[in-house]
Amino acid sequence: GKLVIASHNQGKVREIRALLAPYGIEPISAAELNLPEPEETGTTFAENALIKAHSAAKGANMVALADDSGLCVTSLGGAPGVYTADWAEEEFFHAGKRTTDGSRNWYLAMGKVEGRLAQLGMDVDRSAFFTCTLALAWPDGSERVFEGRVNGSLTWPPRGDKGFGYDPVFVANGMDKTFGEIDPDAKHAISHRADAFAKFIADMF
Ligand code: ITT
Repeated sequence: GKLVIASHNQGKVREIRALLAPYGIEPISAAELNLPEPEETGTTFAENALIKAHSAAKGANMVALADDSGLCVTSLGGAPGVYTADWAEEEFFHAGKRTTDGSRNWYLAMGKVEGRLAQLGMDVDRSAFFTCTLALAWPDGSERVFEGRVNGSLTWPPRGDKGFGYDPVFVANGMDKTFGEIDPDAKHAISHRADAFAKFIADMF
């Protein structure tokens, strides 16, 4: 049957398509189906991934795959974590209240992380990890969850424009290039998303 990718993030959708291609799965995206974006009201990656997967499975009447992911910085107590996308939302003030227009500025978000690390001093622990939680949901309400992770550290200033999101400041352990400087295949060999996908594929096939 057909699979819908319950994501409106083009960078993610591109990576998920590449990770599914070897298995002959050609998914359709939630954006292509004009599915609404549900509000991510969960407090964990799994809760948010399941909200997105169930919403798309019901909306499309197809099996849906959602990805909730984020950057967790050790010295910031795991922040931005589930709020990784929120940290990139541009802030505006309207009638004295903070609002957001939903547009994202990754440079601003990476700078926010770096600014907080800088406040902690020169020799602050710069270790961080990316985490990816995949949720699969069926129109009948059944569900599965798979988690992946990649450990690394943060660098500044940002380098490379090959990935998306926080890739230009993340260097995986054992590498010297950022995720923004390496080709998609190199990222897929070690990424949090590929790790979660390996578990998903092992379970499904
Ligand atoms: P959907 O919910 O529509 O899938 P989103 O961008 O809102 O898209 P998340 O709520 O999961 O997705 O936010 C996760 C953020 O973490 C995402 O916007 C990226 O900035 C960042 N992120 C996740 N995976 C990443 C990766 O492989 N490289 C760089 N940044 C990543």
